[in-house]
Amino acid sequence: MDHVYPSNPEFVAKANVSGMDAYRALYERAEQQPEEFWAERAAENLHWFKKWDHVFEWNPPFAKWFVGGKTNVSYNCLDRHVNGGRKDKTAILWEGEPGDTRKISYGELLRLVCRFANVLKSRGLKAGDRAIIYMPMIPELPVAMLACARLGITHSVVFGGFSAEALKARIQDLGAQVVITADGGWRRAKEVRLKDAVDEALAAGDCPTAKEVIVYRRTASQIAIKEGRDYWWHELEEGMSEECPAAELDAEHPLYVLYTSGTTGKPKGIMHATGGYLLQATMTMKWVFDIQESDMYWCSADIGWVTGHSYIVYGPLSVGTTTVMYEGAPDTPAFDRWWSIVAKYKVNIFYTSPTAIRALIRQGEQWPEKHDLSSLRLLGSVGEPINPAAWEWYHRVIGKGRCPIVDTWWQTETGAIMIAPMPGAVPQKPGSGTLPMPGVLPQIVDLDGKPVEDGKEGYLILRRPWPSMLRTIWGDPERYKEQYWSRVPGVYFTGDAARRDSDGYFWILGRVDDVMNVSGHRLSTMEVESALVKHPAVAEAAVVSKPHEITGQAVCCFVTLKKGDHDPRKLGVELRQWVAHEIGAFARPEEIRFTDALPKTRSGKIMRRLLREIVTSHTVAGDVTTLEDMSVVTRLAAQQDED
Ligand code: 7RM
Repeated sequence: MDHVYPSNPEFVAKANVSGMDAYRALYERAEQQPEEFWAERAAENLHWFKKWDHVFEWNPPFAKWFVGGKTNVSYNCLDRHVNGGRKDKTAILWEGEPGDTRKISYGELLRLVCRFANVLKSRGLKAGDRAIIYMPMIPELPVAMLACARLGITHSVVFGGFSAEALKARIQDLGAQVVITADGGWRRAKEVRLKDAVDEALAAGDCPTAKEVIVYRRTASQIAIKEGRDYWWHELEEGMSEECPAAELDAEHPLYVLYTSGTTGKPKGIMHATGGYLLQATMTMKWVFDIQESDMYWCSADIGWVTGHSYIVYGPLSVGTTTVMYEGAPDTPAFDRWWSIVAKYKVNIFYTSPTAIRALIRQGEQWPEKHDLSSLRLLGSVGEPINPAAWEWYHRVIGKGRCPIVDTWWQTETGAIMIAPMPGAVPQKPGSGTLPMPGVLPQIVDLDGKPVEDGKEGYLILRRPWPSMLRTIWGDPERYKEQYWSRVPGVYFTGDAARRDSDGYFWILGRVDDVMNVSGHRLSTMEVESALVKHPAVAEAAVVSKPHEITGQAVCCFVTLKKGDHDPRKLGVELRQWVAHEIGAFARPEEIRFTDALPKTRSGKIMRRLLREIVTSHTVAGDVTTLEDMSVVTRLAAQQDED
């Protein structure tokens, strides 16, 4: 029997959506009259310079929402609050890792954004141009995003943990005209030298479109400034006006591109449009996070991932809440850093990942117990399935048994939360995302698209387009069609396996493709393989994930070497470092295993399934008839037992 946790009655009484009937009414209306439903939400919850001509246009698989409508994300996140009585309300409450803090009101944030938008304008940038933003978790990161959004410059935020190589690939794919960065940021008391990575990415003229770099001074460390290419943010801002009108943009104007791992080595640029994206980010803040006027809201993600885009920046600012931002690591200076922030700012809503929860469980309950967590009223989880034991710890130790938990399933591609409990309405079961949001029609099917019975595992698909759906893959509409709309024709393929129980609750089981999930970060096996084979000693590489107690999955590599004298211990260390340098530290393999051959089919395909079995169960079962040389597998499995 699944354990069921109803939300506490006090929470339910005050919730934005109270009781199952209220949830059902919203869901059914959205299912039966989607255009009317979304039109009403758009009119009530967003500002439009001009209303749309029609709500929805569908040229499968290309969707448009609020066609003909004119709006602006930055206006919605700033001006309408400043004009509507929230001028002095805190928009961003920021804490740097070294302990410095900033409190920025909506009025101030609008001025900062306008001033920086004027800088971008003065550099000749305009609607339709692209900016790469590679910054630490400081307020200037949302400022840069909102300034781009104000002018219609499409931004792509690159997570500060990505390497120069990964950054370069993104600048090139996007054809960005400008790179906005900082000298560095603080993480675990060490400087992350962002500007050095930008220099490396732009060296050798590999990124011809990126003519300028704007550098914010955060760490004040020594960096190189290239004459005629690099400019200091604070110098460009001198004398700039604090007023800048928001451009009246098409609802379909590309707001941002965010790169995410797919099944090949090349990351996909997920493109989000303006109106539909903002609408669903806004509605889910109200439905899932139950945002109320006095809330102090904190999402601990990095803005470099989609969770930070939708639930640190755009969603929270659109609803006019106070969004807490923390620059650094949860264990710096000690394992209670997060709980000290919750207590200090009286955080009411806290949103984090299962990986983080598991890492904190390991450190013991003494850390949260040192702090007063009584301000918390709602907890959230995102990024991967949460194991029931971690859910229950989160509920008991952090939420003191009083706070509902919203386990939110969604993807970079979906733009906003798709499956999650509305906490005032839907009882929770640990490990289940529970029920879909209004307008979201999930189903569990087989590869022919036939629904499978409740309780049985299958592919999770979404039957109908939704406003915050990705519009395409940047520069590659064919790949968009092929990746999301072809596996099961006519419906959106999520790439996740799931089942539905007899209460209609969804249970996400994990990816069905070659995408790994390490600490909630998406990473493709091919990306790591491509990085490995770039190393001069490596002949071939096959990468699989294996279960990991803290990070969910860990990267495990099988490597064959070119002829020569190699010291496997030294080379193992070197290759792990190599991958971290090629992709980013989060991709550093847990394990490198050297082998004289990889298991392959007769047609030469590496059988990753076998490797997965070897790393998880030490033995090989199942069908091996297509294997070319069985002895390889026996040797690999034997090697494991020696370890
Ligand atoms: C928001 C985000 C997407 C993939 C997705 C799933 C997994 C995310 C949950 C989850 C189970 C959850 N975007 N995933 N949330 N699995 N329960 N609540 O993570 O593009 O980086 O990753 O993450 O496999 O397809 S993402």
